[in-house]
Amino acid sequence: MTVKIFDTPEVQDFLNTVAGFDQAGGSERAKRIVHRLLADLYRLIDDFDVTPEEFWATIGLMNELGKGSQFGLLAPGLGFDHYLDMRMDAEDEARGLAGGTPRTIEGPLYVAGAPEAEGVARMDDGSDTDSEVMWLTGQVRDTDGRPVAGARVEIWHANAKGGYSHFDPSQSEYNLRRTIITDAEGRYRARSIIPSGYGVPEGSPTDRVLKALGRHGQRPAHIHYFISAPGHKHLTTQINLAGDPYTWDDFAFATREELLVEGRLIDDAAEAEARGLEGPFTEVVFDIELSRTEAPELQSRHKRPRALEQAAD
Ligand code: MBD
Ligand code: FE
Repeated sequence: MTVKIFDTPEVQDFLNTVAGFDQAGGSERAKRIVHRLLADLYRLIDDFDVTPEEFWATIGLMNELGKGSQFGLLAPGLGFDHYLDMRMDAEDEARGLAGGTPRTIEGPLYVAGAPEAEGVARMDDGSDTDSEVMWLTGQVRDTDGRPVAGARVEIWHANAKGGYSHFDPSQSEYNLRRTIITDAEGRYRARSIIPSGYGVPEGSPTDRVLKALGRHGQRPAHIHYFISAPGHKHLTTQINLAGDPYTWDDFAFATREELLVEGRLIDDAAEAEARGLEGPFTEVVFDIELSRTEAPELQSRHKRPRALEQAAD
């Protein structure tokens, strides 16, 4: 039976009470946001005639998501991370801070505290002898084309099975995670291995939500970056290795045309030797342009829960 009660005075008064409108304490912003959120959900329950079974199944699913720390994984799948990017892009546009390499989402798999190196680093621990060697390099410049020396380039990516160290206990600590400080010419160089795409774990609560929408949980092969330097806007971004079947079908909606990079297979002994490598390798070049800003709050990454990062308030 379909009943409609949302617009009755009893329900509206009840919502005001639930949101704490008649209480002196608490936060005005929290009250207004919770009131709006609950009103939208109460109305949804009325409009879709949500049954108690459906409601409690959803509560169970949310408990599962929380137990597995999966809200940070479901969020990009539901487009929230990309939506926040779209809003920050629009804010930059409005402030006259647009330009430079575009941002894209951070994702939930960053780990703070990776080893730091000057100019060049090896990112892989050498244990994966089956994967392709990657030489990842580029120059950090400002939007006028001037090299940025001493920039912090933080890089993290998956292994050839799509797993990230720390979250994948089979990998060594900080495998495929490094911070590289650019040299006098603004350049960074890294030896690593070509990553594979990522897939949401089969049967996980996030996977169940995606399946209910008829969607998959695959991401194309990608490499994450944080880039920062004094006087420049902090940049959170990723590159995608071109040619991946999921390039334009990313469950996390992070692909951007400007961030697609074509790897170049180099099978030349002299080229390998010049980079301290032994055999054929794939060179991936990603130059980064940072916008200038004197605003300190724009020069560092925004706060969010991150693995091994102190929640410093
Ligand atoms: C990833 O590697 C990732 O980058 C995102 C956004 C979500 C899940 C896994
Ligand atoms: Fe990722």
